[in-house]
Amino acid sequence: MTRTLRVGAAQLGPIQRSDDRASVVSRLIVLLREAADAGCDLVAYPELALTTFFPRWFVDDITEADHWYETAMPNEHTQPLFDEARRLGVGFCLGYALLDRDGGTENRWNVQSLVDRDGSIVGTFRKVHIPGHEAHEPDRPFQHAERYYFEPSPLGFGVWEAFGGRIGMMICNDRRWPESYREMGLQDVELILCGYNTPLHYAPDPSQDVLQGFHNALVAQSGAYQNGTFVVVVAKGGVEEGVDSLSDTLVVAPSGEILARSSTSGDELVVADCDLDWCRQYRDTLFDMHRYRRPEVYTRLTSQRGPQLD
Ligand code: CDT
Repeated sequence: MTRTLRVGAAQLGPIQRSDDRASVVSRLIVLLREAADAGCDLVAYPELALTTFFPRWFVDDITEADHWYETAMPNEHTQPLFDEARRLGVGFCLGYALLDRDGGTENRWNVQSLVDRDGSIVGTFRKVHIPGHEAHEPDRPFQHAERYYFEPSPLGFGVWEAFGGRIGMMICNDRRWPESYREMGLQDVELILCGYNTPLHYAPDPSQDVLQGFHNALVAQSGAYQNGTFVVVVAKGGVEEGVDSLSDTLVVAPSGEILARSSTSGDELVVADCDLDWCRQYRDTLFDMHRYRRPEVYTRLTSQRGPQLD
C-alpha cells in the first residue's frame, strides 16, 4: 500500500482588520475545493488563519482583544469549513487563537488543530515558543506582542497517527528551534505541519529583514533533513494592515530538498506528493538515531535554558 500523501499548503494573502470570519472562511473553502480538485488528502493553512495578526496592536485591557480568539472549535463561523471538508473527504490543519475557559480558568493559546477527512479533530497543538514582547513598546513601527496575548504551551510537541502516517505540528517561531523538530523526530514523525506569520521587518535587528526568506528555508530544510521528515511551512503573507510579511510557503522533503514553493503573496495552493516511506531512507541510515545519537552526553539540552559558563 502506498503511503503517498498529496499535501496542499494553502498560503493566505493578508487578512485585514475589517475582514470578518465569514469572508475569511469563504477564502479557506475556495482553497479547500481547489485542493480537492487537485486530489489532495490534506490541506495546511497558516498560523492565526481566521483573523489578522492582531499581536501587532497592544491594548491595555486584554479583554478588548477577546473577539480575536475562538472559544470553541468548530464554531458557528468555522462549521462550514468542517462540513465542506467532510463532504470532500479532505483533511486540514488550521491555526487560530483559542480562549480556553474550561476548568474555571482563562488561558490564551496560539493553536493549530488537525482535522480528519470526516471533520473530526485529531489533535490540537499549542505553540511552544512565543516570540516578541510582553509589554507595549511604542517605539516600534508595529508591535509583536505575542507574549502578552499567548501563554507558552506546557505540553510540548506531540505526534498523531493520522492520514496513514505520523503527523506533527508546530507554529511559526517553533520552526526556528531545532528542539521542535527533534522532539517530534524522537516520536518518529513523518510530516510536520507549520503555519506562520513572519513580518519582514524585525525591529530588534533590522539587518535580518533581507534574510527572512533565507532563514525560513534554512530552518525548514535543515529540520527536515536532520530528522528525516517532511516539513510544510505555510505563510500568511503580503501587506496586512501596512505590515509586509513573508510569503514563502514550502514543502520540504526528508532529503532537505524543496519539493514545492509558492510564487505569489496572495491566496495560493502549493501542492506536493509526500511519500512518507522516503523518511526511512534517512532514519534507517545516516540518521539512525538508535545507533548514532549520544543522549548521554547531551545533558545540557534539558538542564539549561541558555548558555552558561561551567
Ligand atoms: N508569528 C511568529 O512567531 N512570528 C515570528 C516573528 C519573529 S519574532 C518577532 C517568527 O519567528 O517568524
